[in-house]
Amino acid sequence: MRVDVLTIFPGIFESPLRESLLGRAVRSGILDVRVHDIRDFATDRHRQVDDEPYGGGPGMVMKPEPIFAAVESLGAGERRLIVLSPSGRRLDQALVRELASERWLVLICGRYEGIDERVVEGLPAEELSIGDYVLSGGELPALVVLEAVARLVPGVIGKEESHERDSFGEGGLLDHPHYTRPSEFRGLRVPEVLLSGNHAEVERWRREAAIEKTRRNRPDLLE
Ligand code: 9D3
Repeated sequence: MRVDVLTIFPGIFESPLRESLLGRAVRSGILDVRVHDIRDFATDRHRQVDDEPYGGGPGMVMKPEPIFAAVESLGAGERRLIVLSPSGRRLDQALVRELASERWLVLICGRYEGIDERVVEGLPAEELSIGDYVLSGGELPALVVLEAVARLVPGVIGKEESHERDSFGEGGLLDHPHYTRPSEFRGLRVPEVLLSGNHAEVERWRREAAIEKTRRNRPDLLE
C-alpha cells in the first residue's frame, strides 16, 4: 500500500515510521510511506502556508494553493484523499478495514484553525476525525490512521495476532483481562481458574470478565 502524507511538520513522522510495527512494514516494502512538506509547494517569497480567515476571527487558516500543488505533484492513479479534521467522520474499526483495502491513501494534515474548505470541496477529499477531543493538528491523527490501517495490510503482522484483534466492536465486548507470571505480585493473585489448565473454565471466565469490564468501562457497547 502507498500512503502519501502532506504536512508542515514532516519531522513528527520520523520516529513512528522507524520504530516497531510501522518501521518494519516500511522497511519490508509492504508499506510505501512518503512524507511531503507542504511548505515546499508554497511559491511566494516567504513560503507562506497560512493566512488570515475571511470573515475575521482568531487564528490562521491553511491556504489551498500549496496543498493542491502538493496533491497534484503525486501523479495520477486511483487514490483516496483524506483530510484529518476534528469536523470529520469519526474513525472506527469498520472504516479502518475499508481504508486497508485501498491501494493508495493520501493523508492531509491541517494545523492552525483548519484548512481552507476548498481543499475538501475541490480536490475533493473526505474529512476524518479520530475522536471527540481537541489536538493541535492532524499529524498524530494521521499516524493513528496509518498504524490502525497498517495492521490490517497482509504481511504486516503475523496471522494469529491479526485474527485476534480483528473482531473489535463486532463481538460488542472489550477484551478480557490478561495476566502473566508471577502468579502472585505484591499480594495480588492471578485468578485461580487461569492456572487450572481447564480450557472450558478459562473460556467461561474470560467471557464473564469481558462482560464485566465492558459494563464498567464502556456500558454504551452493551446498549
Ligand atoms: C474552535 C474549534 N476547534 C474545532 C474543534 C478548532 C480546532 C481544533 C483543533 C481546529 C483544529 C484543530 C486541530 N485538530 C486536528 O487537526 C485534528 C483532530 C483533532 O483535534 N481531534 C480529533 N481528530 C482530529 S483529526 C485532525
